[in-house]
Amino acid sequence: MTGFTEAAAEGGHPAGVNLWGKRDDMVVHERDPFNAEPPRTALAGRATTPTGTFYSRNHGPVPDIDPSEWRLRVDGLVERPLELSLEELRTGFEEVETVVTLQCAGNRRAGLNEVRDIPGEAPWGPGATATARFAGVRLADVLARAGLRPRAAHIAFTAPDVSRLADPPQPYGGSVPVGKALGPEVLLARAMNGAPLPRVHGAPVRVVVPGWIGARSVKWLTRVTARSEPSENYFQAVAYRVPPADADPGGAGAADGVSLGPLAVNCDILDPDDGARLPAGPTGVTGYALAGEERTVARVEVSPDGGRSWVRADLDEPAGPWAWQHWRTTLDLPAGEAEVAARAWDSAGAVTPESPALLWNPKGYANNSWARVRLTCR
Ligand SMILES: Nc1nc2c(c(=O)[nH]1)N[C@H]1C(S)=C(S)[C@@H](COP(=O)(O)O)O[C@H]1N2
Ligand SMILES: [Mo]
Repeated sequence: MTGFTEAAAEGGHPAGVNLWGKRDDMVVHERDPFNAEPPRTALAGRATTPTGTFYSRNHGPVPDIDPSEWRLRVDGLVERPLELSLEELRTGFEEVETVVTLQCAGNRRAGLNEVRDIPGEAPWGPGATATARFAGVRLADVLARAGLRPRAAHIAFTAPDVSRLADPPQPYGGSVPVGKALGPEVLLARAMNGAPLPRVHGAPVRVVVPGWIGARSVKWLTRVTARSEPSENYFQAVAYRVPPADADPGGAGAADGVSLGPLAVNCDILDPDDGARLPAGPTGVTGYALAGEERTVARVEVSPDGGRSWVRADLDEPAGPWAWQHWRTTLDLPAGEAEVAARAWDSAGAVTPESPALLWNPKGYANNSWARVRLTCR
């Protein structure tokens, strides 16, 4: 059994695949920095995602922070700069819990890669999104203690993980406008699914910005700064922007393109898997839809024939206002090749677009085109 761990001997999986406490069938895009997503069907039908199944997106090495040494600095345009220990954060503010779906702006990039190559970015499939119960304190309460000055318009977050992907290499950071930062849903989270945050998810404290791209939910948070302008961090000012389709991704500079913030309505098929072979006849199809920001999912439709005809899916109740909604329907699939598609509308009347070609951008962000899986039925 050389080369196999004991767990691997039981589960039949090679040693070392079980990274950061994740299930051993994760699709690992990169080990260092660690970037991995679960298989599509692992997300199906569960209101919340077990932590071992939750995707992880990192731009640098995973910090190892001693919780007793950790301090949160709150500074910038505030009346009273703060320095809080973990204990002060825990005992000094009301404890809240929210079920939140995080979604990476690069989720479903693989669908954009089919349109045109996107060099230098991981080809995330459907799994760079997941839902967990996060617990901690409201960012708004901490900002109230510090007292925002009138000119404070953006709240910036800083972490210690230095990314060599940034130009120049720098610690990870980002910001949200003060209006979002003061929303009661925005957390400084210490726990995920009832346990202290695991290291890979930002221990001891991370930001959770529900309804916004995952990039703003800064992990290993050490500093919160009130500013008059957005963060100048690379991951706010240069990356996580949608440049025009003809822009050179390497040459794109700060302020080129649209800064990503609130998520657009998205929807995916979670079961059956793309490429599945199954018996012809009535087939259950399930997936999720997520509206983003203050919107809700209004309707999901599923097509058995690549978008020629559609049926309306049944929507589950969400686990909370910031969580995805699972949907389900039964399609009668004939023998042969079938392409099942899904699309969703949100409460603002926006609908997921048919074509990924329209959405293609040099960094491959924000693919919310119709979900499609190809099946073989017999
Ligand atoms: N400090 C820090 N925070 C970070 C990142 C990072 O690389 N460093 N990645 C961001 C991105 S792009 C996403 S999608 C989420 C992923 O969170 P997760 O790894 O807990 O799933 O964390 C965000 N916060
Ligand atoms: Mo992300």
